[in-house]
Amino acid sequence: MGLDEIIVTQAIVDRFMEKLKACLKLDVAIVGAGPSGMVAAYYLAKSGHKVAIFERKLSIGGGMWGGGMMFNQIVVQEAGKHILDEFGVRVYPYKEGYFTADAIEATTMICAKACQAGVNIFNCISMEDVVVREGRVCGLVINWSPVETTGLHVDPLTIHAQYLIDATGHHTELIKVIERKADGKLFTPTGKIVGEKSLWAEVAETTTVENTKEAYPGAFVCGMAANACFGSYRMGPIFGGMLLSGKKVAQLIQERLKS
Ligand code: 48F
Repeated sequence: MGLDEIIVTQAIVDRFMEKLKACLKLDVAIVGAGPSGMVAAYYLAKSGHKVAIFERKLSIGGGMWGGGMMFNQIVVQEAGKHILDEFGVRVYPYKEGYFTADAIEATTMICAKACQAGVNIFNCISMEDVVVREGRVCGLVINWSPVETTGLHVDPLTIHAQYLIDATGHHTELIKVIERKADGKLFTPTGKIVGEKSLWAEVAETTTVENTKEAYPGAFVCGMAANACFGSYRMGPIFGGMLLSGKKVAQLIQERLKS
């Protein structure tokens, strides 16, 4: 069989457009393909919801690839281990209550299972704005990341979604845009982003799950963005809280979508 480069090009363009067009109206749009965003997406897709992740970088995985200081191993505590088990990630006991996993295996297995559960991942696409109607978010404004990084003057496109999730990590980028652009206050004690505190793994791991909630009508926070938004500590390279937070935000939104 001869190979026709035009068929290769047509196949890529057609299939990408099919995928994008199928995602113009979503149940849930997630910003950020780090561990919390991918876990959230997996559980939402598994329960039959239409979900897509928009990730600024070419690679998915956020801070999970690099383990701690590029030693590409992660630590997970007892409470989060069952989630790595569900994704088929091999987990090794270290000391009582502490487990390790290979950061590359954890990232790729979570991503693969999420894709197979029906999650649509759009990499190289950044969230640059939100759609707000009557005090509630109902969509994302997106653009190619190179447009953002090179400062090109190109108008973005729009995605509608019933719920948005900020899974952008330390920078809590989605909520920052909402804080700047939407009328009304965030559901934080100050009505604004409270901001991330210093590193305290024990407290941060608990609060990242507690702070996983709605931060503005229709917009939820998970992972490190939850602690940055509601004002708690960072935790460093321990990932149980990220996984549990992703699962929790999926459950909270599943409940809302049912009602
Ligand atoms: O930072 P990140 O991994 O978020 P997370 O799920 O996990 C945090 C941990 O990795 C680690 C930690 C340890 O426990 O504290 O930091 O909370 O992933 C966030 C992803 O969001 C993308 C970013 O490139 C990264 O992959 N992102 C950030 N802003 C945007 C974005 C944006 N405006 N549009 C699209 N993607």
